[in-house]
Amino acid sequence: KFHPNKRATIITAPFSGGQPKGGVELGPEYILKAGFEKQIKNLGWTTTVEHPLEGTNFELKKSNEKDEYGIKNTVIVNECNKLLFDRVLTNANLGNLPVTIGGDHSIGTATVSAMLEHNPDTCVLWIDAHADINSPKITESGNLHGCPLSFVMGIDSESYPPIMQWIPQNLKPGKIAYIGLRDVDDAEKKILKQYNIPAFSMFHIDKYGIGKVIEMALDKVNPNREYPIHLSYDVDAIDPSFVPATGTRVEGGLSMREGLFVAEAVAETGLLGSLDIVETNPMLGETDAHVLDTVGAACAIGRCALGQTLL
Ligand code: 4U7
Ligand code: MN
Ligand code: MN
Ligand code: MN
Repeated sequence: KFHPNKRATIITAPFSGGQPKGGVELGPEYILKAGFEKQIKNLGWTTTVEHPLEGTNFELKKSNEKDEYGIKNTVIVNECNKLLFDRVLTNANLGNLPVTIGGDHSIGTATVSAMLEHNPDTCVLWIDAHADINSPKITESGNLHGCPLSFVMGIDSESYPPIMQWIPQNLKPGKIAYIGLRDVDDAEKKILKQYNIPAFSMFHIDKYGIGKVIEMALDKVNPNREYPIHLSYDVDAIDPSFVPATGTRVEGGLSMREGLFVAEAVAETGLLGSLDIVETNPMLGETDAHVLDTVGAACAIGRCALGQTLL
């Protein structure tokens, strides 16, 4: 068990610069207003909330232009990641479980690299419809929420802007597995093959069932169930019928129960080291129910990962 003292730090990341749509920066506010901190306290955790992006004005600096590196909003994404890296690492070193609430998934660069800096044995489960492993060299959209994993793995590092040289390239290909994939770019598929990264798509979930898939994913990255797990949970992994208020919806996703089971199964291992819950965009619900469903799902993912369903 990695967190017997049950201290969690909720780190808000109200940031949207990794993708063009507005509203995802409101995710943390909605999730906290829904009572997330109290819900975690009710599970027996001592909680603190930190707002490391307070006082920044990243949202005002957003643009939709690609820079000379073929990516958008490089400066603010990078500055945001520096602030988050510091808070995630500091909290992990204090023995607190960092729960980072986004915001878009570009913040995964900070959370993953900070947790590997904290403990190089950390393995990553990336729960997502997307692979988020584009590099500046291969990204077509230029949106950095589609790139966080390339940066922490150092893929195509000759194509990175110099301001990103601080990022520790500390994630090894054998230390990450995906669950929920169903919209992977062709160039990303090549990378997954080339680096032999275990990727469990919706096909595998239908074929084997979600329980077996989690076991297979953990067998790849954590065969003896001894290393801490960083769970990076993009809510778009869950089917848009349950989680509609998110920026890049893809049909044919996880059922609500499959989605929560993933978090519960990680909780059951006792190995959760850190958690991201990202891509909740309250402005993209067509109805109030859409927003409530999505925010509710984000909270439920957090509760399940922190042990709600363990009896
Ligand atoms: B998310 C995409 F092209 N791959 O790079 C890209 F399909 O954090 C989508 O998983 C990225 O939501 C989605 O823009 C990023 C696209
Ligand atoms: Mn730790
Ligand atoms: Mn996604
Ligand atoms: Mn993602």
